[in-house]
Amino acid sequence: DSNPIPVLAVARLSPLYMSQLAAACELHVLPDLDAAALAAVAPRIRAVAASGDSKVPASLIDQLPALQVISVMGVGYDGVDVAAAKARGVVVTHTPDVLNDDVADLALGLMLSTARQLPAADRFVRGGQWLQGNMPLARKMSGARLGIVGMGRIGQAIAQRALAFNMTVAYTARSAKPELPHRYLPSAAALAEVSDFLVVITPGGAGTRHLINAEVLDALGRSSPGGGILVNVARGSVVDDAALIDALERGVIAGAGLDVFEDEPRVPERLRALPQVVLTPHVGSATQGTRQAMADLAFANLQLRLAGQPARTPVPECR
Ligand code: 8YV
Repeated sequence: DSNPIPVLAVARLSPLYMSQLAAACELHVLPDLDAAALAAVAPRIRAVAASGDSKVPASLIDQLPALQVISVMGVGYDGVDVAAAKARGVVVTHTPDVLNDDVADLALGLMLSTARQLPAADRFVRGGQWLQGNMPLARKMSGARLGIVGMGRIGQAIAQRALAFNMTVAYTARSAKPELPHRYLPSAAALAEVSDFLVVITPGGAGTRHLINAEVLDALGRSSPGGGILVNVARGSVVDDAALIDALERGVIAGAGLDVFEDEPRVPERLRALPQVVLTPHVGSATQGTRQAMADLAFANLQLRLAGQPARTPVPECR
């Protein structure tokens, strides 16, 4: 059969992924389709392409009777209704591991940027304030206590880097990992209490929604004089943004480095107004080589499944 396979991209995805899909498949892009156009093509769609932050709800899966695979370009897939897909025999795939280094690098970058106030220092020089005197003193990162919320592959890559800064590493996760040399704490609050830096790198979704709440932020505030620093490179949903803004405005914690937000790309004005906060636009995996590797893996997963072969990296629930 030489007819290209109909594929639905649920958003305007990375061009690195879209270009491969467009070359090999009959590519339909959901935001370009009205209801009638979607209804016309839906019965033939055999694959859905998505990104880590896409929504693929049961209501969409139900409209696609010939669907075989949902291939996410991203490690996170909290926007996909995996149970609905599984119930239909649809395999969900994602792109783990190829982005571990980049996300861990960004986590360390946000820790340093927040502790040493690098964006503020840059503004200080550009704005000519140096001529009037020196900046307020910053916080030391080397030797400090790091708490990691979620000790999967990326969490472990962050821990490895932190050891080079002579940091002590502790973590919380659903269960202790006895093979790791780091101290396990049973809750985010217990971990925050003993952390100068609390880094969030747990999957998103209902199970972790607002895991970092006022109680955890209060504990982080008690951890060190002036409070600890929060870094989030996971999902915006894991942190209660209202509680975070409150903790920052009241000086409960010292600062935050944030790559993800509850309602991104909308970032609350009150958060953007705070000088002790460093903000990046969800760029944890956004380097050229890594995004290419993610696109290649997502495309390979989609093609393998459509060819009747096992996908390379199905999500754990579909293994
Ligand atoms: C991007 C991500 O959102 O991998 C993830 O889970 O959050 C990201 O890398 C996106 O999926 C890139 O296409």
